Amino acid sequence: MTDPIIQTIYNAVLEGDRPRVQQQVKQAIEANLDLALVLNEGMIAAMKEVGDKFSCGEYYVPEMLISARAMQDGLALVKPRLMESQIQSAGKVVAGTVKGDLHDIGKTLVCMMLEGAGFEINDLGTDVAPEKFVEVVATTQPNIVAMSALLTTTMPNMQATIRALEKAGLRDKVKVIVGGAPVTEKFVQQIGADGYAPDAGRAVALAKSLVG
Ligand code: B1M
Repeated sequence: MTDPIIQTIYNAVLEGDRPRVQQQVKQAIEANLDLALVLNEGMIAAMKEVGDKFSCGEYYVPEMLISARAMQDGLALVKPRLMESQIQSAGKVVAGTVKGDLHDIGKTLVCMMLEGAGFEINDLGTDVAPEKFVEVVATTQPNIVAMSALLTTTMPNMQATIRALEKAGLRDKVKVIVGGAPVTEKFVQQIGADGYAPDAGRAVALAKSLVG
């Protein structure tokens, strides 16, 4: 049976109740609950239901936004706990949600987990144009470019970014990893990325394998 605190977090994210999310996440941390469960069964599962409710017309954009803000508050509280003390950098990552796409929760989670695993993160935020990725790769020389897309309509901008890196002569200097709900392994092969991960935990394993 799900822990009652996790169940309350789930309900609070679903209802977009920010104070309750904050209060319950603090309680979960104090009670030393498994943070992977808090994230997966509390927050991520609730966001999935928010999406399902949107699909069937029960929720509209404002409800999605309110739930997203509540989840972000919860993530901010969990973040310090996910950070391990790392002495040596595991590598540099430039991350962003691709052009036209404003979804940032999954990307933020991926960045948090990578940071916790010792990577230096340069998070460019959302709606990041291919030219912006190119500019930052040219000036900061990261090991990895990490792109997220949540919309089928913005997925092609991953390919546009890879092409822009090629055109700038930078493609062979970085590994490109991609993810987000609509992204598949097949798509990754089509666009010529170096790897795909279905969730934040596996994004860390992928990043480590590519720089190792
Ligand atoms: Co939007 N939205 N949304 N939305 N939204 C989805 C994605 C949707 C599936 C909902 C639905 O219809 N059921 C649908 C997309 C349909 C499609 O294209 N296939 C959709 C739509 C249609 C839209 C709008 C077009 C709605 C409209 O305006 N009519 C609009 C588009 C705006 C835009 O981007 N230009 C829109 C807007 C919004 C809000 C702004 C209201 C809000 C986002 C707020 C924010 O992010 N700050 C929002 C939300 C919250 C959602 C849902 C409900 C939740 C997304 C989320 O945060 N999930 C979403 C439904 C769903 O996903 N079921 C939906 C939690 C997060 C932890 O999961 O991001 O998948 P996720 O990340 C995962 C993995 O994918 C992976 O790791 C994470 C978990 O460990 N991952 C990576 C992600 N990036 C990775 C990168 C990697 C590796 C792994 O390597 C680099």
